[in-house]
Amino acid sequence: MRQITVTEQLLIHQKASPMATGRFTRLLNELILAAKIVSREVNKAGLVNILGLTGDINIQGEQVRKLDEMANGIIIHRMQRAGLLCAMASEENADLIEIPPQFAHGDYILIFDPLDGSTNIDVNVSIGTIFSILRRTHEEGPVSSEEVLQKGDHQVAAGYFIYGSSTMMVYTTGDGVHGFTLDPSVGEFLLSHPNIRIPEKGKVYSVNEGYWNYWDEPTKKAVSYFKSTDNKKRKPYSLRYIGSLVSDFHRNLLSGGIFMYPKDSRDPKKPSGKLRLMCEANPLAYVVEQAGGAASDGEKRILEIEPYELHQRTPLFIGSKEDVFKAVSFYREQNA
Ligand code: AHM
Ligand code: MG
Repeated sequence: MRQITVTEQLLIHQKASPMATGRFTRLLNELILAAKIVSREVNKAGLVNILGLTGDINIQGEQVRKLDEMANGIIIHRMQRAGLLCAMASEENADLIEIPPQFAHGDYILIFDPLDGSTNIDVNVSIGTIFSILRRTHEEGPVSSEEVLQKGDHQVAAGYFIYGSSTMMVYTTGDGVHGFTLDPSVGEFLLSHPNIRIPEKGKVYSVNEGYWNYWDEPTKKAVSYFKSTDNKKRKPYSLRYIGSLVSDFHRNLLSGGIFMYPKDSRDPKKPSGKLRLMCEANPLAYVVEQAGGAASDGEKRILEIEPYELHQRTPLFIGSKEDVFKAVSFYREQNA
């Protein structure tokens, strides 16, 4: 059977929308090209000298890996020239990334994590690029941070590329979730997972249980619930934790389950956990909701959180609806 390419699918959607100008399709196509280049670099990582650390510390206080820096550079270089963006924000850059005046400007804002799960790079575990696309709220002038700090509910598109045993792109524009697999022989993403639906309830929980002693009571109760057997009427969930958000999320999206990165008391400077709202939680929350799942910070929908700063962190409970609601119920109980 002939499979359609991601570009063909984008064009079908564009034609179905009479107001479409083609700019959004071009934007995603540019991003896809950037991701193909990142994928190529990731694939040859063991062969050339791009593993290891650069010696720098990023805005998150984390050591920068060479491949992180390379992926960030590739995406910024291509997307600055696309003529479709008015600004970008990356997990690796402290401030908004402006579009230099010599390049054309557009209405869209791209927020991204260039290489999520980068601590796994050196040991050949799947990693990914996460993206979120917003439309600016003012018509012209320099982009203000207020224009970038929009709730996740305002995303125009979101998704991720996963560099695994094969490279995949999974995205939504608010019309379901579609997965494409890169066919390296032709260099095209082909539709392999149309209209992905996450099971209502899964059999897997994913969390870094090594932090147990730093958790609050609701988190301990939630994790204990997923491990418990309920007098043998209910089987315990299996624990699967890769430590690479895109990979853990992708597995649960296809097979069901819950991923949790709760707040913990390890570092008083990071009271809300490790994951970032704008470039990690929001895009994955949009994808999971479009696939029939749920995402919460323990109290409210991720997509309803009002951001107050670009690099703000949030607890994250994301995956199959029943499992996320179950985890959140322990926080509700405490706050009742
Ligand atoms: P990164 O974006 O710097 O790679 O950090 C985020 C990653 C996620 O991919 C993953 O879920 C998490 O960090 C793992 O953290 P931990 O090692 O604390 O479990
Ligand atoms: Mg990340």
